[in-house]
Amino acid sequence: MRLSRYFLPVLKENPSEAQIVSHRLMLRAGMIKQSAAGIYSWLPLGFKVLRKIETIVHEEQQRAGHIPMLMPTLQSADLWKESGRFDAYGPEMLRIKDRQDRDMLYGPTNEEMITDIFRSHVGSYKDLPMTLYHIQWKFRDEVRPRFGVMRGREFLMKDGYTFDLTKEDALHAYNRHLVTYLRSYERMGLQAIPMRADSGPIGGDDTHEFLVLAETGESEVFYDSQITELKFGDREIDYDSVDQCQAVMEEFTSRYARTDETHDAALFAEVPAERQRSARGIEVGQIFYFGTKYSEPMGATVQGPDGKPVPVHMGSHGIGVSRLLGAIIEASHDDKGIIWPEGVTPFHVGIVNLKQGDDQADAACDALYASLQALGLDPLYDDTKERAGGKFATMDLIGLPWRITVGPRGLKNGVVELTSRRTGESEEMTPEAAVEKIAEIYRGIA
Ligand code: P5A
Repeated sequence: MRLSRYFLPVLKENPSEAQIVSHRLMLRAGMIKQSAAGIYSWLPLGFKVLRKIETIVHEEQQRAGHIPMLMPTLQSADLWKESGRFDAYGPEMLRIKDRQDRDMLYGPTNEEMITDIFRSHVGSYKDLPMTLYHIQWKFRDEVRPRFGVMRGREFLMKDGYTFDLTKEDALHAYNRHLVTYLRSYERMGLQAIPMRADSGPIGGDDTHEFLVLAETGESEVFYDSQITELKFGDREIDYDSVDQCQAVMEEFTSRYARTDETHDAALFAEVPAERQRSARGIEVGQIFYFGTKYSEPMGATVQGPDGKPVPVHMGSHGIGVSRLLGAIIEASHDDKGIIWPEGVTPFHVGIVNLKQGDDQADAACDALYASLQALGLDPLYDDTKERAGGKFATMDLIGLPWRITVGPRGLKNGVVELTSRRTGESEEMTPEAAVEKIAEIYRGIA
């Protein structure tokens, strides 16, 4: 993309309404625009990152054999009356009447709708296990929407629903989701720690939240510092293997890590004092096993091996897709702006032309741009007439992890400059070497 043809409305000043750094930087970098409290338009740069995060989530879900689909945002209240949650959910649910005076709602989650789909089409235990998921907008009329996309009213969630014959099978599905989540967050450059949590309006006793440690997080958390040393990495895993998924689950949840709702001071005191930590965290996902809470009242049964109908054991598993943008920025920025991890960056590399209009500099930039694109990479070329300082400030603000700077002086010696946004270190090299280095960095990521 050439910057002169893009829509990147960056702000020079700090917007006064933003209280935390991710909100401020997303507004300043022209990623989002508020349309009403807790409701945002995704401007092109923000939309690009949102799509990247969605893609990672899709890939990791499908790697584990989970099946993508799409349910609507608007739901009929009838199903929620069957489960008993229409009254129980409270004022967070946005209730709407249609012209026939029927009760509708903007879905805050989809347990009822998926249970209805399941009961309409699945009748035998032989069709299990099954995991269906979608990535869809949700609405929760939060009392205090704030911090930009971190606590929105309209937000994008990946929600997956598991159907199993027995509790044991359902717990395997739970563990399998834990593995997919660990992989997904790591690909986004994040460390998200599974912590024992409270299940709230979704229900059930088994639940873990995934928390990214950050001072601006809304949850208070307590943990054994050893847990921050764990990494999933690129290990191979067989998602159908109960033992392998169980082993990962145990590895990542056996140390003390809890949110304040489930914090147990006596248990925490057993952690060696030098490893006890209390901090704040951003909840970027949550997994639940709730058994037959929905299948029983809604009659979602399958014929078991003995021919008798049994209600299915269910779980639901959520990732805060839009919230993740805020979480990533909270975890990765400096005083100049965002620093995108390579896995989610909106563009792979920025090209800064120090002397737009200079034949040699323009030609070198065009050539770089073309060769990066030919390798399947996505560069952002600042081909505007802005002065160098302004170009650098914009690149630093929008946080592309790599920048190639091209100017007449370097070109005289046949070199351009490659700069890392994270370390600030620059290296001179030929344009060809710069292209090769960028290609190498993104091999296996892009
Ligand atoms: C699990 C999937 C559920 O709703 N039902 C379907 C279950 N879980 S949850 O924990 O309530 O939400 C899942 C994730 O969504 C994100 N999230 C939000 N993101 C932005 N703004 C909000 N107001 C908001 N509320 C929830 C969180 O990341 C949460 O973990």
